[in-house]
Amino acid sequence: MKVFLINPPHPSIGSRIPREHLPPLGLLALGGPLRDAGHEVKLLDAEFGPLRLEEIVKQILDLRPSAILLGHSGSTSGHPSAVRIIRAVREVLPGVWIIYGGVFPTYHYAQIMEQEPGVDFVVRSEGEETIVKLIYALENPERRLQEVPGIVFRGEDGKVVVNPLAPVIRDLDACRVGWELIDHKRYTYYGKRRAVVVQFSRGCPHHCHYCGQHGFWRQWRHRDPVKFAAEIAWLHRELGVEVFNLADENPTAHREAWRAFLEALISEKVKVIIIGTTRAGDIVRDADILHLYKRAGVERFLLGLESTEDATLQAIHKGSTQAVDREAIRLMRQHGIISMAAWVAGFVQEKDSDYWRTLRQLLSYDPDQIQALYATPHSWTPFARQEGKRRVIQPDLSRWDYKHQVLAGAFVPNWRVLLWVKFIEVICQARLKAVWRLLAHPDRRFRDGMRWYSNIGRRVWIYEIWQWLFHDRRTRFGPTVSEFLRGGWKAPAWKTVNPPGRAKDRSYSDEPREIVAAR
Ligand code: B12
Ligand code: SF4
Repeated sequence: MKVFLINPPHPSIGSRIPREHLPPLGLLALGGPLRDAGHEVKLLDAEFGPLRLEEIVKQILDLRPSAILLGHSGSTSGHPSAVRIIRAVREVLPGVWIIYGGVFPTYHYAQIMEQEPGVDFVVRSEGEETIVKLIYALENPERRLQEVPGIVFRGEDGKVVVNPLAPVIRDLDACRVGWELIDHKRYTYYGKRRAVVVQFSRGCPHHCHYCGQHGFWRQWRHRDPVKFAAEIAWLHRELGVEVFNLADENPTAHREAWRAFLEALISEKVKVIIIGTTRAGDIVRDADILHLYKRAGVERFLLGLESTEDATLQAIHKGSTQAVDREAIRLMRQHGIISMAAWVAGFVQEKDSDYWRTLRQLLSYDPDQIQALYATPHSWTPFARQEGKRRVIQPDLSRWDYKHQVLAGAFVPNWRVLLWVKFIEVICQARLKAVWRLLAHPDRRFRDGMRWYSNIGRRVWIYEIWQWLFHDRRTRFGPTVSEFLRGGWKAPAWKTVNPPGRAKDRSYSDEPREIVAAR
């Protein structure tokens, strides 16, 4: 079958500001097995440009595929963009199979099947095995769709059929990534270096109450450390890839497996850069092997600190403490690994004094870089259930990207939250120690990493304020979290139309924004 994989363009700041793109690993992971099963597979990465809707449709019409597969790594906030493509394609190609997968569709299949008649199938959870079975079933009608685990579709009577989930994939090494589907020269990151996203493990053994990734992958598993290192070395030698962005939720979860990977990569003798996200506790646990991290090429880890208060860390089930977080940053510095501290506003109802204390604590932690985010309640998390009655102030799903405040605060108005967040960011990034590391750190690669981030950070900082002032719409009397997550993003009862004279979001506003501007 002729299959077209489509990576929809994403409106998030993180996608638009850096003029660099990473390959969409989720789609490539489907492409490998599909090609091996004998299908003709092509990928359209609409992030480049970003491509406008008409251009995407044109490319689809040119190829005339039998099946279109859409998915997005910025899953929730990418949904409106995916939907625009689905609707447009359905109009011009009524007979094409449209298959939608990823994190958001996995949990919101009921609303999607109801709201988007253009979607034929939603694939739940990991897709490699399911998609091959589904395409086979579509080509061989004697194979009943009811027998394909992991899919949601409409039966002959029009009723939605939800098949049981497919078993988790045990042997991750058996799933080949379709690297041949992309032109590697186009994908760069971390300062115009050729880059890819790779995944050592899936899932996470922890249960932070705002995160659903452990539930999405269901079981923590990892690839064979030696084979994984060999694939990295192959990508470096054969395709010139320098930067490897780990897609893992938590690559270091299993000390021995991670150590085996580091040793295998060191023995491959390739000069690569590894960046990713991990837990502070794992860094502290690995104090005696951090030199292996560095030798293998680990250049930067984002540490999801989330909060600098022990009580909040406990409330969100983070399983970390101030002392551990602080120590992890110190150890990373000792080993020349850039520490990026991610802090999240809104897990508790902060007051002005809480923001001030956070700033002082973050300064005392002394991370090299900081990323400030906003608490975002995904329906599949305990956090969303806990905050079910809280008001949503941002009913535009495309803004649910952790970089926009979506929940109303009880004590501090939205404009002041923004000021605090921007103030914390600028003070942390502009303090003398951080500037010194940026300009004069003895390790050139460390300096490069700092410079890359601060160049992007500066532009994002200004862009976010600009967006807040002139583009983003918020509502004062929005739905509750539970109303919104039941599909309320589609037909809000709180709707008012774009205020006249307001500029629209440049490339993504095919439809009018139905949100009131309120500050
Ligand atoms: C790498 C990454 C990025 C890269 C994306 C590069 C790229 N081109 O894809 C960068 C750094 C640019 C990025 C940006 C963002 N990201 Co990001 N990112 C990740 C990360 C770490 C890995 C994604 C990945 O490759 N996973 C591995 C692949 C194999 O899994 P997958 O994509 O889910 O695909 C599998 C299944 O979902 C399914 N599937 C997926 N699509 C489809 C489609 C079909 C048809 C089918 C059948 C199946 C299917 O099958 C695949 C194979 O099993 C994840 C966390 C994670 N571990 O997944 C966060 C994550 C996806 N990102 C997230 C977010 C919020 C963002 C941003 C919005 C952040 C921001 N404010 O800028 C932006 C969005 C912009 C964008 N372009 O995606 C969230 C999404 C939350 C949610 N569920 O809504 C995640 C889950 C992080 C988190 N823990 O919250 N991100
Ligand atoms: S936030 Fe990180 S550590 Fe916590 S459950 Fe999610 S992936 Fe695991």
